[in-house]
Amino acid sequence: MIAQLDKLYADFTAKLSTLSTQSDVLNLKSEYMGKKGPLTEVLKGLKDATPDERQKIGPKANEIKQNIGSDIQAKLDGLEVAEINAKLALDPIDTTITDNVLVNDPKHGGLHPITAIQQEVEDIFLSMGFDILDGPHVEDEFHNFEALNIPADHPARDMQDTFWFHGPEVESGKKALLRTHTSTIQIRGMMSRKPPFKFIAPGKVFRCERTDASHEMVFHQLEGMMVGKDVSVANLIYFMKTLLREIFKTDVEVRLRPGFFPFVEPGFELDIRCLICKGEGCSVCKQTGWVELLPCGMVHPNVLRAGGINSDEYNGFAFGLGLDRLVMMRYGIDDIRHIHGADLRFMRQFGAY
Ligand code: FA5
Repeated sequence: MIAQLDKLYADFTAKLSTLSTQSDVLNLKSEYMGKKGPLTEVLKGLKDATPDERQKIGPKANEIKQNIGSDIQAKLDGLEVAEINAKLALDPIDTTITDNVLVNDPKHGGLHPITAIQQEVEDIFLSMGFDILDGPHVEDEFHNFEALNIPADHPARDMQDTFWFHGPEVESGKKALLRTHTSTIQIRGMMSRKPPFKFIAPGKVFRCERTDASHEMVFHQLEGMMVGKDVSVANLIYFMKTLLREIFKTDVEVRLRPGFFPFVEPGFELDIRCLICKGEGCSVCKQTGWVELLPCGMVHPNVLRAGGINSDEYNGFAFGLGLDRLVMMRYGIDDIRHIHGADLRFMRQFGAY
């Protein structure tokens, strides 16, 4: 039987050496290792062997079984390497090359100026302990208007011309619209956390408006909200001034004037001295020398209640920063439409494309 086992192994290695594909090797493996394979057949003869013979045949059979297994694996590995080498020979990639298009071509991607400034503002607020929230573009009337103290038929709804959907209604059963401001996330933020908290929420907003040098139909806002005990206008002014100083790297001239937004009381418009014309008057500031950048105010108690907050115990501030106008002031861009256009000559100035 020992001789039979040696012959079996010799036959196996001879067959293996002729094979050149992984599937043939796997077939040979199941032929030899399977229950009906030649090894099992030889071992069936064990019952007729003497105890002495059995003591020798057992270890020998095991050794051959192990050898067959490791020979198969070595052959499969070898075939795999050969296959990879053949592919590389057909389609070589030299990862050590530095003198190629990808490395030396300066026209690689970059961040759009809106994305870049958004990330910068996010970093400033993160460093002051604010969270960052997100919300849907398609909203319902509750989050965009009602919960923000703008009931149906309230004239304030006309302040933000709305794109309505004339299709299936959203989950709440209310009419669907494209959010006109990021203030929708005030409500979502309040409903999902307990005071005290502070967060910002950047994103695209949509208004059915005529475009001009400072107005687009799709633009970007960054909402901010802080709710706690004894939050004051002084806190609001502190955070706004810190933001502007960090963004413009200098003390920008600001003015706070009363502003009406149903969701804040009192409400303010924080304007900055126009950095395009330095206050002389231009199309961006509509010849006033000031640019409206940051409407803000103390959150109206009705809004706190709509967000599930006890307005007797807590108060807060909110603001809605216009990111497009911030980019315009930062880089001296005199028409918002450049920012959203596809003119590569413009984009390249910011390292995009
Ligand atoms: C609002 O949208 C309020 N939700 C902001 C707010 C939040 C007030 C929290 C109080 C508390 P307003 O409509 O003024 O407000 O827009 C806010 C900012 O978005 C403006 O200051 C301006 O920078 C920018 N903005 C408004 N309309 C346009 C537009 N058509 N194109 C580009 N930027 C715009």
